[in-house]
Amino acid sequence: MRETSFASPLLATANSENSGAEGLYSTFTGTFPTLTTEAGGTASLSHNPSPFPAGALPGGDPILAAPIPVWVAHYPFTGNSPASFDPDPLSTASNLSSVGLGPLAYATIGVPAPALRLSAQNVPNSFSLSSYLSFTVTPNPGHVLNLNEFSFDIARVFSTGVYTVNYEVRSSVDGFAAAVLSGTVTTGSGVWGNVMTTLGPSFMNLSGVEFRVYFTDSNDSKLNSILLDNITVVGTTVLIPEPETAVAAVGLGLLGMLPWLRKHTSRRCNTSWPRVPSRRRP
Ligand SMILES: [Ca+2]
Repeated sequence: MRETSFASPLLATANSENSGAEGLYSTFTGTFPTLTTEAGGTASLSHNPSPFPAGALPGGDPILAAPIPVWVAHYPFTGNSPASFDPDPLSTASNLSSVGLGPLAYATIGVPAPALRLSAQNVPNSFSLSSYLSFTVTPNPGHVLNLNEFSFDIARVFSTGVYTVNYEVRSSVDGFAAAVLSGTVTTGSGVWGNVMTTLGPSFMNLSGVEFRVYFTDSNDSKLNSILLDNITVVGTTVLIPEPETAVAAVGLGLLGMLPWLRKHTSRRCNTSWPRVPSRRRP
């Protein structure tokens, strides 16, 4: 049994018994983002004896597939909790925390209830770099984050007069310098709106990220507050490509490597692979 590990989640391992027949390698379809090499520089490549499309392999082998974006951070405040309820096992999102916005409190309405509640008393009336909600997302060792979207639901609650609410999202990608998402809440009291932005190329290949959501409002009335729900980051957590295989992939193109692999795997890996005795002519 030979095993090949691909350093990308685009392709999980596919194993089968080696027959020693070079022709089997030509049955691969699809692309191989990276390929591990054994000590001494000999490349190994396992195979499935039948061509496989991008879909489920017989026998439940992992498959070629594009990584599907998931919630890598998701704060629905279920049970009045500041924890992330995300499904990504390859990264960890911290609890949401308040810096300069008073203790976290919760409202009995939401999308669905409950929601996070920030009292107007604790929200600054002009922009302050020291008043924000914060959370981090950290990939597991050997992984990086590729982030696609940031979104949340927001409402303002006010009883009298004018209550203006502004929000602004920044990240550690640029040292919290620029807003990736900002706006003013225009919905009526207690009416929810959803805001979302796509995250650009600077949010690819991250070893970790912190998001901060800043708020300003127009007064400090006890009757006014900002409500937040379902703060969510969508992305994928993927393996870091190994340097030598990344170089090989860039330099040669992996499909272009297949003839080389056929040649070298058959000649150089036969110390551990069962060799088929050559037939002797009578
Ligand atoms: Ca205020």
